[in-house]
Amino acid sequence: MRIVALDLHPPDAFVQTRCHRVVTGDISDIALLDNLAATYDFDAVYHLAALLSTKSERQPRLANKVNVDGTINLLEFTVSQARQQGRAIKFLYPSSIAVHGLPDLATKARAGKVCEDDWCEPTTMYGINKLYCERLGRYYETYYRQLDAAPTVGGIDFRCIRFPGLISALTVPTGGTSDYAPEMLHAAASGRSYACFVRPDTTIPFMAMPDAIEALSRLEAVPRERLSRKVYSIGSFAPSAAQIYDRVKQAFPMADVKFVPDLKRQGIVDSWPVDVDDSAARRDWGWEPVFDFDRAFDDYLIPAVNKRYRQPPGR
Ligand code: AKB
Repeated sequence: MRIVALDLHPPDAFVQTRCHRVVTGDISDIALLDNLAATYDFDAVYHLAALLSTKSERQPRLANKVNVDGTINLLEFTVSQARQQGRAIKFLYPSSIAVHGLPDLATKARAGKVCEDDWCEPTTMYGINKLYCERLGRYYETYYRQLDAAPTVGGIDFRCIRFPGLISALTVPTGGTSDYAPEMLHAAASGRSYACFVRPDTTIPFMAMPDAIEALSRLEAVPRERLSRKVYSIGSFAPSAAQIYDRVKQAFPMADVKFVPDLKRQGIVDSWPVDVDDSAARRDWGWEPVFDFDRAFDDYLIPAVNKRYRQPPGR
């Protein structure tokens, strides 16, 4: 497999060694996308670029430009690839639990694990952008230019995963609202104090990054006829912020973490479900996370952040 990577900044040296070519640029640059389309035949497009929820709330017009216009640019790019190659091209789209919007905490508690079609009433620009782009994917696959004499249907094989908050040992996210979990961990591991911006009882689903990567490549590999949906929710574990704090303190007893809720960001997280029902993904393409809460911390996050910040375990 040969990967052509496009990002605003060049990736680190290790990632570069895994890529056939690294292009520094912007998904808003249509000339750049046209040039790539003319140079290569792509089997699949992974569209991972987005402004996350907190940043999108602060800059809604920019969010729309990156999250929506950027997606349309890549969908058009994929249509042109499909025409060039005379076959359907896969389009992998990471969406988010942010497409759900629950009106209050009592409803959130009652709703429990939400299914894909439940509570699709996002309260954030980011959630609205993601939900709209899921629908654009369906449009481009099934109804694109439906009035044309010879409509271009079947050009895109759109496959989407709604991710929970992701926790990576290697990168600290910026601009998200689920960021309190990775921020708490990375601050503790690197000896910095941290003010957690949500209440201890705050609960949403999370996932360890290796499971998220595996999920995308597994969904890409599955034959189309096994997929009963275009959009799948997946989950791994759904700890409260207090449980994350306890786990971080267990690994880093000297960690200086306080809860200082920011009521506005809290409101966003409170509108997201406590967990997701991922039975469709389990049934259709065998989704199963490797990392539950304990394994994520014991076998992946703690050893890797210790290595990253060069702390002996249990500092
Ligand atoms: C965010 O916090 O905006 C993202 C997400 C939940 O999609 N991590």
